[in-house]
Amino acid sequence: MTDSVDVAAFAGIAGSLAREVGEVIRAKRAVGVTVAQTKSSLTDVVTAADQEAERLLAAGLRRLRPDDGLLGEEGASTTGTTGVTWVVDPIDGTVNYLYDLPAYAVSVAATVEDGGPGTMSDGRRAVAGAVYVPTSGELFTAWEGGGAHLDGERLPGPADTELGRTLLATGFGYTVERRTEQVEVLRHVLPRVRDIRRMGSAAVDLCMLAAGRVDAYYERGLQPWDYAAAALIARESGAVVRGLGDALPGEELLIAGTPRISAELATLIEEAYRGL
Ligand code: LIP
Repeated sequence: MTDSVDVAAFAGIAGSLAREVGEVIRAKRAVGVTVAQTKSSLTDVVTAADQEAERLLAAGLRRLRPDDGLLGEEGASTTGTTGVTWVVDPIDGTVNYLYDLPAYAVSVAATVEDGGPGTMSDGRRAVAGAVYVPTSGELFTAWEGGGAHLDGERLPGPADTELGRTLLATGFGYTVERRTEQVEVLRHVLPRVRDIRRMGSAAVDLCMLAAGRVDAYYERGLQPWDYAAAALIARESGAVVRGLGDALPGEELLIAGTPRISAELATLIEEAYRGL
């Protein structure tokens, strides 16, 4: 599939749209943000800015790639005719955005469903993607085989440290049931690592991993728009992105890090789930 598409050009489209829309939401944040609705729980919020940002991303992709498909967190869903589907998260880290905390991002990925390397459990694999962090102005990009970049500079990927010195990013779901389970897993994992960081955006977490600012990441319950672009950025930086056992990474579990650390984390998390 990707032989017939220019993945570097796709990364350019993703990057320019992510930055353009990221600047719009940053300006909106400065004048105030309101909750428009809630989703899976009272704490799973959608702001008017999320909805506007997704409209802008959809309009930009219709203009630039009118025959591609589109899947967005806030409801955008169109079937294309090219085999390429753009998967977008207009604001990943919505609660941070609502509270005016810095870790939020616009995520844009071009994906295909050909079962190739990097396919996630939702059946898609990103061939190009971008994550823009408006509060830092950092634009993370990657395309298949092209490496991962931050503002054009190659990203180093995660350090290969031992588990006890691993700075581990993670996140938690929005429902009481999921959070109750996640705290039990964390109770098993936290004593075995350097420390954890809960930044509030999977896209930011995986880009921090690609930049070597955290050593590993895991989370359960992510949606394709949370990880589509950033999982590719992590992979292209040299990280392994995996699930538990032979499972594909995705909603069930996503683990990312060096080959050794991601394998040790998978063992630790499997132990934790067996003990639940
Ligand atoms: C967020 C994820 C984050 C997770 C949060 C939330 P949203 O996505 O990026 O990793 O821990 O609970 O799901 O809801 O801000 O798009």
